Amino acid sequence: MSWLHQFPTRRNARPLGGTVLLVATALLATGTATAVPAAEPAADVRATTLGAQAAQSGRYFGTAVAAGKLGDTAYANILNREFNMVTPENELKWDTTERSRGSFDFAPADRIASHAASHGQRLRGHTLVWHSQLPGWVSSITDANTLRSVMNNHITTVMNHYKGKIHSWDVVNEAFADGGSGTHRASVFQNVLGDGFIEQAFRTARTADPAAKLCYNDYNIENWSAAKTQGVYRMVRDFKARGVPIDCVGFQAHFGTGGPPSNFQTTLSSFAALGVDVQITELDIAQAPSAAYTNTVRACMNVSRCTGITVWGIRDSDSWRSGENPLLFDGNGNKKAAFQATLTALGGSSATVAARTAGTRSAASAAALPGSFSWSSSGSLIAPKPDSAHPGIAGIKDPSVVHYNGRYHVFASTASASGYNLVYLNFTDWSQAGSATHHYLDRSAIGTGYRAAPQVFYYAPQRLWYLVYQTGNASFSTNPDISDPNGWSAPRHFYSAMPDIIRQNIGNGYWVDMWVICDSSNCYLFSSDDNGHLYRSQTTVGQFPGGFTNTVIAAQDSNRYALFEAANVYKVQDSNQYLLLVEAIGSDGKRWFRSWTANSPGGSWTALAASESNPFARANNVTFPAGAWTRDISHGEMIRAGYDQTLTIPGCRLQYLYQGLDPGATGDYNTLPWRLGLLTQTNSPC
Ligand code: G2I
Repeated sequence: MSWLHQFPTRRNARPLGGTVLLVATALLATGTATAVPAAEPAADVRATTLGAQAAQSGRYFGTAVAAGKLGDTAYANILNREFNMVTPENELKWDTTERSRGSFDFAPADRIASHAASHGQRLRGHTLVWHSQLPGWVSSITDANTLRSVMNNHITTVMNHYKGKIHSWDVVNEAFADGGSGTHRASVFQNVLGDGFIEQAFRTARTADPAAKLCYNDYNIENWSAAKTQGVYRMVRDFKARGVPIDCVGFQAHFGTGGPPSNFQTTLSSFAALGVDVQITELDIAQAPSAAYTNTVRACMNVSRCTGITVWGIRDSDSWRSGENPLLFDGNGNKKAAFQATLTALGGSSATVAARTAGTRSAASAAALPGSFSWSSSGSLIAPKPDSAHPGIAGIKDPSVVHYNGRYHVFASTASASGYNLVYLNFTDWSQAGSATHHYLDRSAIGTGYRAAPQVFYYAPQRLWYLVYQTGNASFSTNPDISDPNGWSAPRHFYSAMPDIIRQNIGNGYWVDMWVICDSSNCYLFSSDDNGHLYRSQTTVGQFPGGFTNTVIAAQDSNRYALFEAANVYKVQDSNQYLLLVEAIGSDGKRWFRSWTANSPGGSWTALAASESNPFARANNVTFPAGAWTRDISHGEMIRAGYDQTLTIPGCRLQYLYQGLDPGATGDYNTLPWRLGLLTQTNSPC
């Protein structure tokens, strides 16, 4: 955010085109500071829900969902609270989606898809080609050309309907035989089309939706020594060798009381080594012994390409094996012992956590960001809520957001003619954002006066939430409980005074928009000067929040409007990529974002999407299905994959909470009616 400067008009906004000089300045000596590894940060982060805990290691935790149960409040409450991935249990099977030839019914699965979308849950598609739950008209086909065209049409039509909405598809389910043969089972597909039907299905699926992950899914393939496991392994190895498109293998994991075979982790890592992701897709365990759940979850946690776990139902009473009580919640929706065991196991071993924090996780599977972006924007979601003690609030600005314990926690600046302060709200999903209570933080020890442009994160080594903001200096408060608006400490400063290098370069600008990100060894503090400079200071994870003494220019531009303010730096999940966003003022006087990448927060930045014609986010790459309520895409924050100091964002389906403005609004900069809206990426490659 900018402080008290004039909003540039068409007349004084200069077009971009100045020379951009991105400086990879060698850091000044770190003195005696020895790099202190993060004290097993993720191990310290204990979320209370399965999805939030899994997200800490970049994984998802999902469940099978029955459309008919969404109206059951107890069921829906657990679903919304605990899970961030959803598999329709039966609604995407052939006997529902194409009961008679060429007549498709997506209504039941659409109900699940829309529930998932409105609760920030992703979807697994189960399943396109399976010998079971197959309508009679398909199983009675005897002509190969007919069956091939029926199968291809089914895959294409169903995938087209869900294009962009499904994270991974079980393209083929349970095609291998039980027992010792290691070959395909008999089915209409196998019998009429021969061995090649699986390859055919995957090729058709890739063409239908190139962005979806394509999985082979099966049961009894968890034991590495089993002939069935080896048969599937040979198929995947052959597909990878011949370039047949396959991205993942699903292990259903329907276990007896003993849980997984002792070599399950070997199975997962052996498949992963072929270059596919692996997932546990239908987990349930007879009588749900805690140890059996722990062993299953640990096997996944110990394999970096094991990207998520789905349990096959919510309560025991929802299970296809309800007589065996195999799930994590009892029939009354109470958490069972296995729930706690699962939650604990999702915290990961310290070895896993350390490897992840060091950024070594599965770099080979890195989903690098694309070089151009397109977005769809919500309408205005959050508007100011003046109250009697805060009557003149005109704008809500500069949002910072984390998703933690099943809720979005949003911090923002409030702007009025009398200046800036901070506000906090939380809600479970975006449809609730507008009705959430606004808690004014001037009531906490943060106090009244100039406080603006907050950034929130959990500093795992200290088990404390930090709120970083500007006060004329770079300031912060801490709080053990993010949801307690009164829990914030009084402001403290990161610097004793404005660093010399900033004083020498700031000109007529303002020192704004402080931003902290840490890797496993160091923390970096970025700030802007509204004068074409992005600054960076560094300290060690052990010294944080102290030790930010060595400040350098991280990036600069001779056109101050091209590198203006609101810088964000993030770690891209599952990659070694860091993303830098900086807000610019365009040739049309409107705000927009440019982007760069680097392999370290302290590294040198390479342009990604950084021009007005190829912006990161600008009115020209955003659609507004609910109406073009703003032409400014201004100061905001990405929806992160986690909530700790590593500021990790997903590599896919990015979302950005931003401030926008009625294009017709006029008046003093501090009284403009800024509102918050949400961008969702529409060109995600994965
Ligand atoms: O069988 C367990 C799972 C094995 N792997 C593939 C999964 O797709 C499969 O799921 C189960 C569902 O959990 C059951 O809910 O698949 C069964 C069918 O093979 C599903 O059962 C069916 C019943 O057979 C139908 O009679 C019933 O109408 O569920 C339907 C909806 O309740």
